[in-house]
Amino acid sequence: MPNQRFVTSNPNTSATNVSILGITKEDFIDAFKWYYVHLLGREENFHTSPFYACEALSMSIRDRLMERWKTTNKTYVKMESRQVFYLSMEFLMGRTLSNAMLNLGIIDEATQAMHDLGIEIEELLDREQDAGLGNGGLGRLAACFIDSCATLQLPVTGYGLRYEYGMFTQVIVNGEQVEKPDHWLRQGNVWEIERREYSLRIKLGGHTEVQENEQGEHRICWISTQDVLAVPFDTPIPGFKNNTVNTLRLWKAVATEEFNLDEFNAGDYAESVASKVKAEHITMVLYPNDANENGKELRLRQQYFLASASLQDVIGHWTQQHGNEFGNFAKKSCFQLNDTHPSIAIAELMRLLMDVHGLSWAAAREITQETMAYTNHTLLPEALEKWPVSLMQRLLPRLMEIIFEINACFMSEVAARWPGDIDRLNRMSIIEEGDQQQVRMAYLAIVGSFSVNGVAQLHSQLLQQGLFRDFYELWPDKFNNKTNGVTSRRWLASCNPELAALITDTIGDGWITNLVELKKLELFAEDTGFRNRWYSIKQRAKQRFIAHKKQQQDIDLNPEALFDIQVKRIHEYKRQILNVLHVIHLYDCIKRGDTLNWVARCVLIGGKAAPGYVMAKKTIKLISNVSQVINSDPDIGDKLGLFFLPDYRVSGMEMICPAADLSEQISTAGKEASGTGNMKMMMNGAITIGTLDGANIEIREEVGDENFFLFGLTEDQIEARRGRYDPEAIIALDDDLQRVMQLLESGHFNQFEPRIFDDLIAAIKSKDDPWMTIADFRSYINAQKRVEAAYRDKNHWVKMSILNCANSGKFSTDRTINDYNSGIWKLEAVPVQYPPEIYTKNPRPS
Ligand code: B0W
Repeated sequence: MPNQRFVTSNPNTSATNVSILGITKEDFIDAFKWYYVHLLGREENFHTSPFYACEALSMSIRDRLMERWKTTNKTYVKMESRQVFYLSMEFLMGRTLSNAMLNLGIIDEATQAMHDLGIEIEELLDREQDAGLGNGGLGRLAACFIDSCATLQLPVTGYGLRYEYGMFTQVIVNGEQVEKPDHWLRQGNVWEIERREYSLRIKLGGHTEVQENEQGEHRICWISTQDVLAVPFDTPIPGFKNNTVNTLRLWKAVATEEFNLDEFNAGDYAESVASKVKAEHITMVLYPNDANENGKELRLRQQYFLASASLQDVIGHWTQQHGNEFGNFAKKSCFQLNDTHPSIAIAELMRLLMDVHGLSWAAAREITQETMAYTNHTLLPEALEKWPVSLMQRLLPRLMEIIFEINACFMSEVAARWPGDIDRLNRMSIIEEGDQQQVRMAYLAIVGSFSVNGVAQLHSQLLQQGLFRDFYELWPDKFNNKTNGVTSRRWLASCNPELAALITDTIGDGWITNLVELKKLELFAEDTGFRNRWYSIKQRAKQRFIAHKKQQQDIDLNPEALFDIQVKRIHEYKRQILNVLHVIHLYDCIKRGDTLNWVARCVLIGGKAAPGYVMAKKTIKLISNVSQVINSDPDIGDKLGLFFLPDYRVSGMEMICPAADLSEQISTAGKEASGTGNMKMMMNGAITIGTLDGANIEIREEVGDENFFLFGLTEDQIEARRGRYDPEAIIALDDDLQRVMQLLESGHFNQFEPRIFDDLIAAIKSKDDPWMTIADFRSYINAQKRVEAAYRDKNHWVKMSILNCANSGKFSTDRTINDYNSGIWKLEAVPVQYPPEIYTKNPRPS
């Protein structure tokens, strides 16, 4: 049955199977029926409504988390554990149900229970909406991190925003991206629990005043503000087969009562409703910009809303236990800032400690400095956040005062270290001078934190030598690297259960929590029987993907073809265009009859473009047009296919990565901070074709040069070329490239849409092309030829595939989180104990 993803014990057995948590199939049947019939109020014909069946199954599973969740919280409080708070504007969680089943160790029981009720669990799992509360890598990293923290039993809470609308749904109309709103909460979300009782008040606007209290002390007050309520919604984050259930707390903006009443009483009803809408706008929509221009006021409101709510929450818990005594606060708390997006937290923590809790500037500064840690995710200048001082003064007047003060202290430190170096003062100032003064958020984050890290070796090195060089000279010890990872639970165990079962049969299941154990697979890379099983599993994954695409898009993919995958946000630096140039070259070869030893190839490209990013949207259009010409040409047949995969998202990747043969990681060297899709595909046995960029470098180090297709200029070479880069000269000397450009420029792919690709073509032909696509063309084509040679030798390819998986152990977020913990967080693992009866107790009334 090609569409069956889960491998379970025989579903027809009626024997009572007890999961490791002591839950039986019968327990599930009971629970499921109770929810379906009593709570959801449906008739007992379960298979007629997969949506409600999915709800009922989710509720039955959520039940099993509740006691563990509460006990985990109580344990942290009782043990007075040091805790980490991961502040992120994005948590790209994807689906929850199958991950929860995996981590609770109850896939078999739940699958069999559904089977007995006449339901295929696969069908239910496909009903679940993705929680698309993120753009791409940065948001998915946050989601992988919290999975690993729970598995490692670390007291880590994720804090983020509960966007009403997540990442837009992408539809393709006439080859172009059209964005549709993603109202993911429309049908409710069984995984979240609203905790209105913990709502907090967030200030915005107003002005500051010095006031004297009863003790005659002067305090700065931030008054006449327009407040908004932050209401928390909690999602349980279960560890893998342990008793830990951590929390992801997402804030929703709700208007305060007086927000409405003030204007209502003044007789302006319409205005009062308008203010309510404005307040609640804050968490309405996720900004869909991945590493793009930003600077919108609403975005700053969102950032401050997240920072203030989360800090007030943490401080509120603290004062409940310790009153106004903050002596140990820094010993017990650490905030990890996921990029600069939440970095206003630095000024906000100072404000809360001084203005609300009465600490001195020096005490507040010390606590802040000892608790804040900052992760940088990009070197691209357009993604580095700056906020106009005037905007901050209007929206966050007290925060702006504090930032000025932090900067004044910092500037005197720099002046003391480098007397008279005015240039350096200007370069390093948190406030950028110019037509309009701006706050450089990255500098605020560096100055305010005790740790600054990049996300892959090369990226961290480039931060130190380039972007943050002055700061590295001042505080070398602050800077460190934490190479990214992905969670092996979702990205291998759950998304590729057949491969996972083969691995477990071969080397045991220790790899699920200790991914370096995959290394043991190396011993089997030469074993013919093992290779054959590996190959069959990869083929079945391809078949499943093909069936899915047939159903979804009515396209036919060739299962014998090399599956060549590039899925990620569309961005010039990621160079999807280079991929297209290669496809056009292959097309040209076929048309010319140059097909000796041809390797059939199916190129799949997926990803969203930021709605305002013209070049990225044009790239999608180009892919669509080229795809149309190639796929409808009878000369091409099964030899080559190019397909754009619409609406790429987390659940999409869970389908694609088991089917991937070749993983395209072809960014301009020095531009992709890390990449994490590369890790997911490697883990599932795909081989990377890539530049020496981001985590590719470490992937290649792990798997060895012979199992990686390297091409392209290095970061040094790219930088050295700038100023003397001449793409036209390169084209003139390369016949293949000339033909490719000729096809493009002749309008072959846009016969009825004249000139639409002119700007794309001009960009890659420009001497100033920052991404130097043309410079890497020849070496990319040659690397692709090596790919074909390797793929022709099936046995050899399978071996490379096994070795890629076997050497992916480093790229587990368990390793990444252990690195964060030993280098930055310094948490102790906190095992959570339960009385055994809670394992089996049925939490529902019977
Ligand atoms: C994401 C969002 C925004 C925004 O909304 O303004 C700005 C920048 C980003 C972003 N995303 N910056 N870097 C990333 C990606 O982060 C992952 C995880 O570390 C890396 O693997 C990618 O290389 C990086 O591009």
